[in-house]
Amino acid sequence: MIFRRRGLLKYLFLIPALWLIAVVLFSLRSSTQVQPDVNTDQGELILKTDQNKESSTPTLINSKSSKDNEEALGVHEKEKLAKNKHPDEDHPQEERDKARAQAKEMKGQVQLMPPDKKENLKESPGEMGNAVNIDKDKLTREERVKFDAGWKNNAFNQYISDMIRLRRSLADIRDPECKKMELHPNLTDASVIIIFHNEARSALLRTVYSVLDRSPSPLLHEVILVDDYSDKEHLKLELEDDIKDLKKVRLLRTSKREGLIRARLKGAVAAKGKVLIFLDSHCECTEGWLEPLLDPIARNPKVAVVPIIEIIDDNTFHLVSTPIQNIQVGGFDWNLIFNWHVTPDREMKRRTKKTDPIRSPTMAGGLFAIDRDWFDQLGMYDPGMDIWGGENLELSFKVWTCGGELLCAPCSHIGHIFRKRSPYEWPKDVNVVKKNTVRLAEVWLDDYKKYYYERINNDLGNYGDVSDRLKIRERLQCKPFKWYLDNVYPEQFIPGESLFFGEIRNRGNKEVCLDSQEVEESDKPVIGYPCHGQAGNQFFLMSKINEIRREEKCLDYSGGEQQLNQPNKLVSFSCHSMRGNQLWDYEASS
Ligand SMILES: [Mn+2]
Repeated sequence: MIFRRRGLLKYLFLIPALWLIAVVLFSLRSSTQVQPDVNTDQGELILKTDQNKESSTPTLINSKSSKDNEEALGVHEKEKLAKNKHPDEDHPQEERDKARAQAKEMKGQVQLMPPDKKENLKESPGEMGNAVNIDKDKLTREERVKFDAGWKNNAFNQYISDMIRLRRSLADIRDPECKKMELHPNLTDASVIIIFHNEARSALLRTVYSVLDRSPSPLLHEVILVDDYSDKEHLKLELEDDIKDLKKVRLLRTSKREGLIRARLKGAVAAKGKVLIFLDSHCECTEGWLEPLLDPIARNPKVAVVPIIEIIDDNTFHLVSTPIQNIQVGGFDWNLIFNWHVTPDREMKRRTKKTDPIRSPTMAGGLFAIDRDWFDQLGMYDPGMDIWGGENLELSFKVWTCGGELLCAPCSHIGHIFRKRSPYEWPKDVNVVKKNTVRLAEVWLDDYKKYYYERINNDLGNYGDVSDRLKIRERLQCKPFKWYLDNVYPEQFIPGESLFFGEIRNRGNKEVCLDSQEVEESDKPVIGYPCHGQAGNQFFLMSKINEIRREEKCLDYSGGEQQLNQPNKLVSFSCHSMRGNQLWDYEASS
């Protein structure tokens, strides 16, 4: 009995091996439908199919992972195989030799799954950019641990990201007008630079594949990945293996943690394309994303172009699309923090077509295209800036004041996972963003820098030497910051035109100040809080139309004046300059 069982077991172990051989032969034999093509013009390893792009799902599985293969097979297939005497039998010797040679060339990579049929695609999670919802409670304990770790490590739902194909399909979310757009006849090629630090494998590779799959080959020179000193195992040799057959993809690594700014510089210096395109490592480019970014640069090399940044939901990976009329442009407040606002009427009127690029005072910074030579002339990024923060405004200000334009291309849509926190460790001893921001204020803001300095209590800290950056401004004869405010961003509130500024202390208890809590959240009650003397959330301005402002938010209250004595009635609300409940008086005697 025991012997018989063992014999049976041995036979069962043979099945996966036989299946593998059958699969190798299947994939090679049906080369008219499925041709492993590692030398395509696009350079990426694609199992090309005759079917259209969306219906092909090349899934490469290394032959050594036979356990996975076994698991991927249904019981039914196993049975069918067991019945075959020898899977090779109906192939002529000549064909078998050829297959073996080809298999050797493929370094043991075989295609396990046949190309997806349309109906399979619908079953694959997240196709067409749809949301993936799973019930965490229904997962096994082991899976739940994975689920939680995914959130913890990435600040997005990595578990879902891993479920979605690396090359998932996306809906074509462009406005119909975009497809009829007349492109400049001489678009030049681009280097796409993606820097990452401990990014999830699925998010990073999906970014790369979305670029490779949705860019016309002649317009994509290369994809440069810059690893900013990741320590996760999947980004070491495994990543090199993941991309080794993607001919246009290069991987650079920094030798210490450099931060976004210097890592991007490293990529920019190595890039060979005429245009540089910077992307985050958790993006998905949609159909037609590239040409509208290149078109304005072909017409005028002194422009920087940003796409419409679409939200990929951090939980469900749903890609949400923005209609052209809802496009927002970039601004900033006097903490020198980027913010979004509605495209001004004057700009809507200036444009003649829906597809015309929209002028934007600033850019968010993660995703943009710029001519390589011009980026070079502009002194690229300030290498004295650390990690992240302020670099986007620096670039925005110099693009505009040094003779260029910053444009948003309404036909280019790129999905981006917006996270609610940064999952990475930051240096604890220095305030990185402040150092960067002081550098940018010193170089570009002229007298207007005082508004920022008031907000940091004139405590500039050690921001290093900016003389090289000032030389760039001089060499390019860039216009003064006042020109920028008058011409590019006339909507900006200028604190110098305000009547008073500072803390607002309680008349009865002088230790208590008015505190607006977080400025990002609208409608939050303004509270009494111990005065901290650090300005920030306790810094207010009285504008010449008698608003009490903090950046774009004004002190406001709902209901009648008698409500004001009740708790939580005083809120900060978007300034509307209509006076009403945002009108205040200042009594000099108090
Ligand atoms: Mn990002």
